[in-house]
Formats: sequence, C-alpha cells, structure tokens
Amino acid sequence: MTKEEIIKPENLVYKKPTLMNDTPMHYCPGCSHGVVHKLIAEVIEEMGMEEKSVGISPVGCAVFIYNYLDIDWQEAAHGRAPALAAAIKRLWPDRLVFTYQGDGDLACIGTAETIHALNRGDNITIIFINNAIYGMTGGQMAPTTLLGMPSSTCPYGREASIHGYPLKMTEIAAQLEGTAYVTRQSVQSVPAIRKAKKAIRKAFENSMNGKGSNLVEIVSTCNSGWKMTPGKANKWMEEHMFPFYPLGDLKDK
Ligand SMILES: Cc1ncc(C[n+]2csc(CCOP(=O)(O)OP(=O)(O)O)c2C)c(N)n1
Ligand code: SF4
Repeated sequence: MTKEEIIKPENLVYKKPTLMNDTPMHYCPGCSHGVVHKLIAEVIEEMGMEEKSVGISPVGCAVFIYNYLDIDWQEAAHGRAPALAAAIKRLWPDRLVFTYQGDGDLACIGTAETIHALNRGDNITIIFINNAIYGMTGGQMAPTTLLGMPSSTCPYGREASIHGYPLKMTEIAAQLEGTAYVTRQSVQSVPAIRKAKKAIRKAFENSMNGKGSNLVEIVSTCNSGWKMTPGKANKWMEEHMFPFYPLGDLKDK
C-alpha cells in the first residue's frame, strides 16, 4: 500500500485519541506514563465522557498530564489528590473523576488521603503508577522500592533492617470496605496494554454507577531512574517486580 492509500480514512486501523493533543510529551523515551495517558484518553472517548471528566494531576513526573489530555484537570498538592477527587465527585456527582498518581505521591506522601478516600467508598478511580522509585526528583527510594533494589538513596540496595519492607498499597486497598474494584496491571506488552485498558474502563464505569472506589495499579518502569535502557527496564520489571507485585484483579465486588 502506498502512503496515500494508508492514510485514507477507510484504511486506517489506528488513530490517536482526539483527547490527546499535539503537545510534545516531556517523558523519557520508554517511560510507561505516556502509554497509560493514551489508555485513559481512549476510555474516556469510548464512554462519551469527554465533556464530563475531571482528572486530578499529581506532583511527580506526570504533573504535566493536564497539558496532554484535553479534559478538565485540577492540580493537587503532593499526595492530596484522592481528597480533592472525593470533594469534586461529591459536589459534581455526574462527573467521571479520577486521580493519576505515582508511588511516591500515593504510597508515601499521600498514604492517609489514599486509604481514607478508598475506605469511604468515594465514587472515584485512582490510577496508581508504581515504578518503585521517586522518578521526578532523581530516583530516590520509595515505600514501594523492592528489597535489594538500588536507588539514589540506597545505592547498595534496599535493606529491610535499615529501610523497612516494600509497601503493597493495592493489597491494603483490597481489604477496605469502600473499594469496589482493585486491580494490578502493566503496560509492557500489547496484551498487557489491552488488559490495562479494560481495567481502567471497568473502574471508570464502577465510579459512574455508584459502586464505590476503584484502584488500578499499573506496575511501571522508570528506565532513567533505574539507569536501564527501555528494553532492559521492561525485562527487569517482569523478572523482579511481577513476582512481588503480581498482576491481576485483587477485588471485583
Ligand atoms: C510535600 C512534598 N514533598 C516532596 C516534594 C518533592 N517531590 C516532587 S516530585 C517527587 C517525587 C514523585 O515521585 P512519584 O510520585 O513516585 O512519581 P514519578 O515521578 O515516579 O512518576 C517529590 C518527592 C513535593 N513537591 N512536595
Ligand atoms: S524519570 Fe522515570 S518516571 Fe520520570 S519521565 Fe523519566 S522514565 Fe518516566
């Protein structure tokens, strides 16, 4: 097929979601954030919620998500996104409200807000990007850093006797009465991306149907912080992250 034939509307098999604008993304090549942004845009479009979605953006590498997806956004102080999402959803129940947070944001600085919003059963979705370190600020150890995993603040690897144990926020969320759907996904391969998209759709639908709160963890890479090529980071994630953070649904009420 010639280029002219390929770009004919009837021959197109893929197009960028219209909610994703042309602003060049600032992410490192190979970073998981951009893939998850695209899935969120696709799901919102497929649900017809373009004019009725409010995202709460994090502090962290994804802080500029509001520049890339053309929906309504509110920026929260570091860790406070679930509290803000709960307030917006209560004031505006017909809106699809979600947060987008890294593991430093969600599992450290905002642990309290996360647990209480999920436990109250606020009809929101929390998208939790777990790359096991603080990406934006130079790759420091996060609560999610694996035992033995090096970071800029534990260059010899995390040691339980000094740094404590990695925190499984998603397992905690599954125990809370207020959560409807709690799942752990990834986006390192095409099948994984398809499953992650289904999970985001289910979580968003639950939140619109008043079923309670929803947490979608995406086990992710931070190839820059991990000091690996994108390909090696994906492999490392499969070998080291997945055994400790196994993929799949933890709760589906
Ligand atoms: C209360 C507060 N503490 C610390 C910071 C500094 N800070 C900004 S981004 C960041 C790391 C974010 O890491 P994470 O949430 O894991 O997201 P990632 O960058 O990995 O996507 C930190 C510590 C801040 N802005 N506010
Ligand atoms: S530092 Fe890590 S999380 Fe941040 S954009 Fe780069 S790869 Fe992604």
